[in-house]
Amino acid sequence: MSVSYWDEEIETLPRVGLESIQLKRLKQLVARVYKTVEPYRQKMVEAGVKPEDIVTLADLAKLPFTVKNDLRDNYPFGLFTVPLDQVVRVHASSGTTGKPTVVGYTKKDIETWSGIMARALCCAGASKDDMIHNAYGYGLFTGGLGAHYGIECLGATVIPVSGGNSKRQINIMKDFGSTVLLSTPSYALNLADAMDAMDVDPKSLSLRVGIFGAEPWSENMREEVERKLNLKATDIYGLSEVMGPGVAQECLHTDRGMHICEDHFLPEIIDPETGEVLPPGEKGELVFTTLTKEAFPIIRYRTKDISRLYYETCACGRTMVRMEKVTGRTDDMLIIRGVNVFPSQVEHVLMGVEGVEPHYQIVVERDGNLDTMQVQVEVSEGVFSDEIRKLENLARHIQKEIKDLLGVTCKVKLVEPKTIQRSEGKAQRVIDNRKI
Ligand code: DLL
Repeated sequence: MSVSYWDEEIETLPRVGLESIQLKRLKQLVARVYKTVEPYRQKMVEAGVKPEDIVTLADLAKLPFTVKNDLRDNYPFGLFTVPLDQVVRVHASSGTTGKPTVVGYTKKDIETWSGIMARALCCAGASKDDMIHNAYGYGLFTGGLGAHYGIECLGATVIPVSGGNSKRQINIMKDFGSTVLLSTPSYALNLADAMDAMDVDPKSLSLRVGIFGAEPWSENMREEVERKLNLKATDIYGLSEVMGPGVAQECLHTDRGMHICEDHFLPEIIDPETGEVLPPGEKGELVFTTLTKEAFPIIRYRTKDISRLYYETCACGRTMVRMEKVTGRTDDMLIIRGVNVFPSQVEHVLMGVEGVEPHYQIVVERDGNLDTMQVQVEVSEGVFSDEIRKLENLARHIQKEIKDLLGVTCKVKLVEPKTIQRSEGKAQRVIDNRKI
């Protein structure tokens, strides 16, 4: 198996060397954040910890966690450590109350991120000779632009096709000779279906490697994607709060998870209930501290993603720790066709509509390769006896409101009063029938 590195020296550095870089960067970060960001200083003062208390990497555990709500409370730019005139880009993701979480990047951050993404591409076996088909969405989502800059940094050719219009994507793949595909895994399967419908044999294309992420996907799905697209499928992980795509990437030994860019992101696994740091190899919630970001560094960010860390050196020679494929989340966030959806957002919409009751359920299925979301909601007695046309209008109205707020198209099923099961404890709002 051929190995290609973006930065061999760093990527194969013995762990002592790596840890000394991490410690140096961590100390600098904590000192800077303490000095420049009031909400961080406040939390550290409350926890009784000062920058000089960070003497070893284990001292990281003394620092308070950062959670998504800290970003919301300081919306939009309150956690930035540099003045806005040094920020050259912002990205954002949707939030429960309609307020997105906003992240920012300096010019240097964009360079760092591009290098990280180039490293990820290399790790998956791509090189400057590749024609890279970037089907991650362009826009506030970090996927499209984050990958784009990395591809350019690598020196490969980027096709900035973004998501959607599968038929056109297939024609482009054929005509331009795309060799590497970047998309969500579910969209990759969708493209495979489109190929089938167009009678295009994947073997007639030049696709060699896929770099799929932004949502959970199983080993079964990997097999299916590899078979249907005739490529090697690798997993890429990232989140906007920490950077975007490229935080971790699988090499071609796809049996033990993704290499984390540890010189930039310091990972921990904690017990989500107690917050205690767990020993290496144990499963728990992934927490990240950024080591090199300027505009929006983050300390001990609780991702809510469940994973575990493997520290032994990989067969590819990389010493960077590997994180196991994300198997779930500690909260109830759903990812529907790559878009983050919280049940509370759906609730927020429903509660603003006249004629429906606060009893609803979200049913998520995988129809072919696409996630579908159906919102079942009880209507009030009076409304239920209305003529069908009125009910259809109501369903359409709810569908539109949800699409407007969340950017996701769902089906809405209005059901009779008192038909949705009531719970005695926590309500089961989500029925996720996807077998992934
Ligand atoms: O999804 C960044 C990204 C773009 C990653 C393109 C990979 C490729 P957010 O929109 O902030 O950022 O969503 C982050 O998505 O906390 C995970 O729950 C989930 N996620 C991302 N990558 C994976 C993956 C981007 N490979 C949230 N496997 C994260 C499972 C993933 N879940």
